[in-house]
Amino acid sequence: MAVTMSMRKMLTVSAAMVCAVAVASLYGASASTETRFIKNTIASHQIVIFSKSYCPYCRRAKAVFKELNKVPYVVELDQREDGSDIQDAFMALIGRRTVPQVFVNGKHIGGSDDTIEAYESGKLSKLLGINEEHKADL
Ligand SMILES: N[C@@H](CCC(=O)N[C@@H](CS)C(=O)NCC(=O)O)C(=O)O
Repeated sequence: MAVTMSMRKMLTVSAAMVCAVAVASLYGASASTETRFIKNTIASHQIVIFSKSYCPYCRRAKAVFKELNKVPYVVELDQREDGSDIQDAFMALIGRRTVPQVFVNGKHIGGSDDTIEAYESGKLSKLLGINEEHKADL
């Protein structure tokens, strides 16, 4: 069967499409499911705490937002099967796998100590648009 000009064109276009898909899967879709979960969660909520339900440092971070009358979106990693994988994704993203990890307006605040510091310095209130009058000892 003779290969016509239009068949040759079709083959070229198909080959180009296969290459494009291969390149996209190598680069565009390279983020892990856990990384995408972290990014989507942070983008969908004003305040996010990646926490463990029994962790005293997490309790301290939660107390900061209670003091500010704000309700954070909390992901309890010890209550999820993919909790450890999410911690690994944090290691790749921010170089830490400890909890809590706190995010406000998509910005990484840090762990418990960082969150307390941001509260005490007024940085947290500023980020949340709160006019604070007093600060509790946490
Ligand atoms: N200095 C850190 C301490 C955080 C920390 O040590 N968290 C413990 C849990 S209470 C942790 O992540 N341990 C390792 C793990 O649970 O995988 C902070 O202020 O956030």
